[in-house]
Amino acid sequence: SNRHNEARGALIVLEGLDRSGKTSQSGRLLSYLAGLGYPVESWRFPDRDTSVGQMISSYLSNQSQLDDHTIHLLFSANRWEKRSLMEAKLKSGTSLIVDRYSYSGVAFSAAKGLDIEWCKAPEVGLLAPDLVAYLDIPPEKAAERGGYGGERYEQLEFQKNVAHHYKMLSDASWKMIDACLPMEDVEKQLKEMVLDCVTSCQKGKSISQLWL
Ligand code: NYM
Repeated sequence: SNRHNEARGALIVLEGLDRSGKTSQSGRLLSYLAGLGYPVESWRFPDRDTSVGQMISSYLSNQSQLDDHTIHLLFSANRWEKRSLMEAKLKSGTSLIVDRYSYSGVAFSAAKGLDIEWCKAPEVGLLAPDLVAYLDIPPEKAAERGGYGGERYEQLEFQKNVAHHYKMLSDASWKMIDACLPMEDVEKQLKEMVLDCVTSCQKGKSISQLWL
């Protein structure tokens, strides 16, 4: 068979609090998979390059004010506007390493007091990740890491609330990684999970949708 030509890419999502190390690890995973010869791209949400993304960016930097529901739907719209490209990439065999996804969307908005089911609703029908790796760090430890950048949400009390909502969203399929370990140890664990995931997607695991 020509299974190899039909092999799809894997949708790999990294989640965690601000300053948990997601962005550094995405870069390392990108080089790792690319080095092994796999077609791979690194994505992130919010994608600040689109016009919706620019509205989000201006909100996060406190240059604009938006109602909590409104910004929630913009974050979701920012994922929807990338959905067809995401599907095309995966079907053509490119794996995607995505720094934040729908779980950030729900955890951050629910931490403000929005109803969790209301928060999940606009995510229904987006592509489901093949792997969710959660970089687990106590909020206090994350806050100590060179301080926050000063964007909205980057405050200890709020991050504690976000952590609580991430825990409520997580299920047995999530891979929890102790993000307090040295970067190299976190990297080693991630590489192993990611390679497993890419291999099982190549073998024909089908693409599913959020939210069960
Ligand atoms: N964030 C991110 C949300 O509130 N909802 C979402 O759907 C997403 C994807 O935006 N503090 C928040 C989490 C972060 C902030 O993310 C910007 P980053 O990874 O710092 O660019």
